[in-house]
Amino acid sequence: MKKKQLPFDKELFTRSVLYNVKTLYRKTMEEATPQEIYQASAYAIKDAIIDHWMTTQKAAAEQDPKIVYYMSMEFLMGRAFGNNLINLQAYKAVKEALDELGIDVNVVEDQEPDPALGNGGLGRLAACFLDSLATLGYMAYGCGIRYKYGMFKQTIRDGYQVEVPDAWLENGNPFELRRSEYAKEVKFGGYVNVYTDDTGRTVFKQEGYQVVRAIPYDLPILGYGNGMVNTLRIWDAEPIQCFQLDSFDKGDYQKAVEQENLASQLCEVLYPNDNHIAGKELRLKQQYFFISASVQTALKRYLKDHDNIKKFYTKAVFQLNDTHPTVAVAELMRLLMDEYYLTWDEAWEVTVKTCCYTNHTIMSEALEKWPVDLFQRLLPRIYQIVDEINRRFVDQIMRQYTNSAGIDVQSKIRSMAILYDNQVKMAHLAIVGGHSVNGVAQLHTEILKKRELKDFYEMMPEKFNNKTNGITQRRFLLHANPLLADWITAKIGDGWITDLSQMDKLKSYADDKKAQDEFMEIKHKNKERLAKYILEHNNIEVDPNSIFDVQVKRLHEYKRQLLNILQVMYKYHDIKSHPNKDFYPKTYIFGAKAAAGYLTAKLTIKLINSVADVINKDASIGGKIKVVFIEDYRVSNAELIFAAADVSEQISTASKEASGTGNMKMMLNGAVTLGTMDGANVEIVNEVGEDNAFIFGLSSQEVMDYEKNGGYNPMDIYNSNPNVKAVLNMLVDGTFSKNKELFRPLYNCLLNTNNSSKADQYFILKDFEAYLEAQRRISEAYADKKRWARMALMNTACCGKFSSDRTIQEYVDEVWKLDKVELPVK
Ligand code: 26W
Repeated sequence: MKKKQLPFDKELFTRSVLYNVKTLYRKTMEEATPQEIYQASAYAIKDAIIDHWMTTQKAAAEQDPKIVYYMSMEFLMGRAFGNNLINLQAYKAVKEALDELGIDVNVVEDQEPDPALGNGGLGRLAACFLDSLATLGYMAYGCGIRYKYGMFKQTIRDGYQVEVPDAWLENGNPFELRRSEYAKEVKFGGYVNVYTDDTGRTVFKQEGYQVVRAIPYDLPILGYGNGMVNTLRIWDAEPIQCFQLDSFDKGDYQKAVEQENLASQLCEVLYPNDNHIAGKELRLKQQYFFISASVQTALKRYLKDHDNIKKFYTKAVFQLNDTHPTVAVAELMRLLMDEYYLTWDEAWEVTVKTCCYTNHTIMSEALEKWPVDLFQRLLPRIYQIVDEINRRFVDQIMRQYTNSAGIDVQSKIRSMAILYDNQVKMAHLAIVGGHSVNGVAQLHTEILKKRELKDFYEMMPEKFNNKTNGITQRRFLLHANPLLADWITAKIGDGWITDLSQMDKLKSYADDKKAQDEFMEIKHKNKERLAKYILEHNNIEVDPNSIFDVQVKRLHEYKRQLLNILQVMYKYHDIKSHPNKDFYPKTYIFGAKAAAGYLTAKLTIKLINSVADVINKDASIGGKIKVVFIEDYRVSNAELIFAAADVSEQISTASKEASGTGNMKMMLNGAVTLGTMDGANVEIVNEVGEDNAFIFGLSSQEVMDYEKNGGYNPMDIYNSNPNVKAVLNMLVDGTFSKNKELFRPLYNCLLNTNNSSKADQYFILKDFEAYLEAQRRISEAYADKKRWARMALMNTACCGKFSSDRTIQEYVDEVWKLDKVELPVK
């Protein structure tokens, strides 16, 4: 039986493109630039989307489903054009239509800037979740900020990262709708005037504040093949009105200018820090800005068709993507009490039943804390509410633990209070103010329960749950790797597109010689595609027959790109000293942005590029190693890279990577994991089997034990392991830079001789030997073509668990309790 396809009118699309080119640019197709053709095509696609969008809204209005509001400072969407076509099931039709016009669909796709409104894992996860929510038929709003400048563009000059602003909106965004009719006001600063009104009610009135207008822009989020279109609503700030020059006294003028400045700064730029707080006032303003606007919207939407505000939580749930949106707890309380007149207890019940919090990191430098004086000055009414939440919570701790044998109440308060040491602890507010707290992989959730959030877990175990992350196979296989997608569909049908567990049907091909050959032939073609990209962008020739060993992710010490490049340096040294030793050629591919102020990370990028320079030019090693640093790693080139990876490097210090999602994207595309037992790697190995992954290094327990006992002394390893000594010396002997001192800071990070407790905090030297050994095992396995093909195929076959569809279904069943929207089948 032929499956139903969404209808798509190819001729209409073609006519629409021609018409758009004419009316937007007064040009014919022959005269139009690729960018203009992209715009014209995108508007034509948007026309097709709009009908589905309206149908979805109508169905929702009739069925009144519960809605999830996914609140996030970051949505790393990547390009929309190709993805929308995939989910409309119109990719092939549009490709043909453009072909007939003499235009290559890939060229058109390449015209779209990559919307990079996110840093890394957390932002991309939000994007995958929106895709899955729409595909599964659940009503969802993404709530975020329309940054004028997204994640900076990375250029590499002389081996160093140089940041360039990302003006992604320069040519406008054809997919967005500006909805000024839904604008909201957001107030900052001033003071709270408390008085009793005529009815005897206590009123909390914010006065002397600055106000900005929040303007929503809606982006369509398409489900796959089901006609569902959800909304990503991102907010821009505008000044409330132009001040009038005839009627101001000095004070007003000053204030008007300040308001204008505030509005123009608020949504300027995404903070490019990943896993590290900058503690900047503007960041807190951004948080409150989009949260206040979003919470106001959610309440208003509910009250349009319902009158009992006390039942708000039956129709809405807020998922807080890490602590960044946590001010939502207090903002919801404020609106329920001050605008809708609920009592504290009534408002609190609604708030707790509405809010849920996901933790995405245990890195202590990422835990958000705000100085009380800043918080209070910026958000006076919100501060009062947080203060009262804290007072009641501390009371509860005292009631529960006073007179409990062996429990020190003061230490409980110290570790759990929301306000402590003149700080507002956002994670504590999120846990207390909601009914669900989750980690993003089994190991991560266990570490939260046993260590980071132990006291909370003991006090309220029922709130804690795990939701192992996932990724969307629509973008990262169907769109990114069409050759493999078609091959899989030919073997097992296309059910995997919306049910990734069906991939396990591929297991029966694992030992099939023909299937193995086909699978590896596709990998080879994808490696050629990436080699072409690398030649064009890096001017480096790489051999698709070599092993493509890939580490792409944000640059962070805990992710240990330094371990990887030290290993490359060691291998280089080894090959030079033993030119006749057998060595399977490898291409080491890196891609990573460093936070702009993170010096160690930036120096690591320079090191990778310096090593690449020396090795790639050294003819004496006969091309056995190549090193490539891909500039400006982002969603669009990630799609090419994942499809071409043989080895997926997931080598974080055990216990530090909450989950990882790049590991899943590479597994999906048939790469074999080289990793530590960290984050979701644990579950990946569990699914694919130890024989089909390369695991090495300290366990999370061992790492945590060392940390408890003040670390370890890397000098012992340096002195006893000649491999380590040789490679560390290469950092400071001029092998990779004329200036011998250039990489000294990295050397010192590893071997701080003055203070061994501050040395090698990420256990790079401790894991070095085991890592070398794992790399050696990889070369050996790869040399056996049949064995490798089986491993690679098994990775794709066993990735079913790691679809974000599975993750979302778990959130729906266990936390959100949403209803499916039924759409009229066309
Ligand atoms: C306040 C600065 C800041 C910015 C971003 C702190 C923390 C973050 C994020 C929580 C960091 C992040 O992206 N974490 C990643 O989240 C992914 C999705 O759950 C996980 O797969 C990664 O392991 C985790 O590092």
